[in-house]
Amino acid sequence: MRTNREDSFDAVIVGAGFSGLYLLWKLRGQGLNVHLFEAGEDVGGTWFWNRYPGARCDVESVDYSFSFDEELQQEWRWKERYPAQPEILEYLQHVADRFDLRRDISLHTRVQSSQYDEDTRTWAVHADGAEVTTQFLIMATGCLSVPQTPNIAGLESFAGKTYHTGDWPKEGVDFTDKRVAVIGTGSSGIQLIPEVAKVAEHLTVLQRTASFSVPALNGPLDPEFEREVKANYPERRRRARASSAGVERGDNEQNALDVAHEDRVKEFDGRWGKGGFALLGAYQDLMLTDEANDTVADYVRDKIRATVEDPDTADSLIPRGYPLGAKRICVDTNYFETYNRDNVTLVDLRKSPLESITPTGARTGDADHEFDVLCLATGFDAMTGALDRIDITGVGGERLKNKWQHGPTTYLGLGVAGFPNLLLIAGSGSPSVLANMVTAIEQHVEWTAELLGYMSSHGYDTIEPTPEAEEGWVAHVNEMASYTVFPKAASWYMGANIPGKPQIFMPYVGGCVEYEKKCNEVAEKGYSGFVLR
Ligand code: N01
Repeated sequence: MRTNREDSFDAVIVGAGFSGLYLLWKLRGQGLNVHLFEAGEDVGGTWFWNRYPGARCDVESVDYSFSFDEELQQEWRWKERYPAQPEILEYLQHVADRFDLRRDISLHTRVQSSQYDEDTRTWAVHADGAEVTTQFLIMATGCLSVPQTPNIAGLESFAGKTYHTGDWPKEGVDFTDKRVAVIGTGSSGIQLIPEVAKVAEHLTVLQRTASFSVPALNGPLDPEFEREVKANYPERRRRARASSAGVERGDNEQNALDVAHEDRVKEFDGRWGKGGFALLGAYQDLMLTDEANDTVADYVRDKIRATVEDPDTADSLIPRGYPLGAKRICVDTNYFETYNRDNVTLVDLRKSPLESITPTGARTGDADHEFDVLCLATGFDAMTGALDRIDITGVGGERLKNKWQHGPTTYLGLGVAGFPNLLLIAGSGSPSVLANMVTAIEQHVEWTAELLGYMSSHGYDTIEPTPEAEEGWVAHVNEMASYTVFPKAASWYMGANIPGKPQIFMPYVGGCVEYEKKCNEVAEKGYSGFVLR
C-alpha cells in the first residue's frame, strides 16, 4: 500500500453501521491506513436513525450480531429474543469503543462526492469540508438508509408535527393524549402502530397495501437458551453461513404441494408457534410458484381473520394481489390485535383513496380525518439511494448515477465496471436484504479484506470488473429472480416504491451459501472477472 499522510489513505469507508465498523477493524488489523466518514452524530448506521417506538430487529439477537470476535460474542448479553433499537445501537457503540474504532471515524461528516483520478489511480473524496484521497473507496452505506417521503398533495400544509420512522428525533416523541395518524404499513409501520396505540388518544392508520405479518413471540432471552447458544457459537455461525437465509430457519426440503393439506397446516402451525421467519422455511417451493405460495398466504390470511374482531377491518387487513414474501414479510408484536382497540381506526386507502393532507389531517375519498401528529412509515430509497446521493465519477468522467440510470449493475454486488477500486458492501446483486444482514456483511467484509491483502502481496494497485463479467452477473441475478415469485410484487426490492426508479429486482435470490461459493471461486481463480493492474 502506498500512502501514510493524514489526508491520504489506503482505504476510505463510507458509513459506520455494521459493515463499516467491521471493515474498519478488519482493514486496520491488516496494517492499512483507513478512515471512515459517517453522516450521523454517532455510529450505528440504520440503527442510529430508526429510533421510532417499537423499532426492533426481526432477526434474533444471538444471530443478528458479529461473529468475528469470540470474546465479544461471549461477553455481550442480549436482553430479548429480538433486539430493540436502543440495544442494537448500544451494541454497535460498544463495538466501536471496545475495538478503539472511533479514532479513525469522522462523525457528522457526509460524503458529497468522489472522483477517480486515472493518473494517480486514487479517489478524491469530498466530505463536508474534508478533502482526502484514497486508493480504495468502500461504500458501507447501507441498503435501507435513505428515507422516502412520498409526494402527497398538501403534505407541507399540515399544521401539526410530521415525523418519518427512518429519521426519528433523538429526543423521542410523546404521543400521550394526541390524535395520531400513521401512513405506511410495512415493517416500520407494523412495529410503530401498536406502540402508538397504547398511548395516543386516537390512532388513525392510513393503509394503502395490507402486509403479511407473522408474530415475533418476543420476550426476555431465556438464560438456558443463551448458555446453549454460547457453548456452541462457532457451530451456530457456521450453519448460518452455510444456509440460504444467513440464519438457520430449519428449512424443509419438501415441496408444499407434495404434502396433504392437513399436514401442511400442521407444519405451518408448528412454525407459527415458534414465531418469526421460521414460517418461510416450511417448504422449499414457497417462493418459487404461485400455487405453493398460496398455501402459506392463505394460512396467514386465516390467522388475520381469526384475530381481528370487526369483519370489515379484517377484510381490509388481508393482503391480496401479491405473493407472501415478495414484499418483505413483517414480524410483529400485537399488530393485528391493535385493530381491536377502541382508539384505533383503519382507513383503507384502496377503498377510499388519499386525496390530500390538509392543515388538520387527511382527506380521503369520502371523509376528513383529523389528527395532531402525522407519522410517515413510508420506507426507503432502497439499495441504490445512498449511492445515488453521492456524486461518484469513475473512468472517463462517467457518473455512477448515469451508469445506473436503467438499474444498478455490479459484478457480485461488490464491484462496478469503470469504477476501479470502488467496492460495495452488501451492494445490489448480492444477497444482502434477503439474508440476515450481519451474515451477509461479514462475508463481504472478509472477502474484501482478503482481496486487499492479495493485491498488496501481489503488487496490484487497482481492481475493477470487466464489463462482460458485470453483464453476465446482472443477467444471472435477473434470471435467478425470474424463477421465483419475488418480481410479482411492486416492492422496494424492485425499486417500485420510488416514482421513476427503474424496476429491476436488485438483491440476489440465490441464497447466501451459493453466493459465497461463487465469491470464493472467483477469488481462488485469481479474481476471475476482475482486471487487476
Ligand atoms: O418501508 P416499506 P418500511 N400513500 O417500503 C406505504 C426493513 N425494516 O420502512 O406498499 C400511502 O416496506 C407503502 O404502501 P405500498 C425491512 O427490510 C426492518 O416499513 O407502497 N402509503 C407501505 O405500506 C423492510 O422491508 C425492520 O402501497 C404509502 C409503506 O408505506 C424495510 O426496512 C423494521 C405511500 C412503506 O413500507 C422497509 O420497511 C423496519 C403513499 N403515498 C424496517 N407511500 C425490522 O428488522 C408509501 N406508502 C423489523
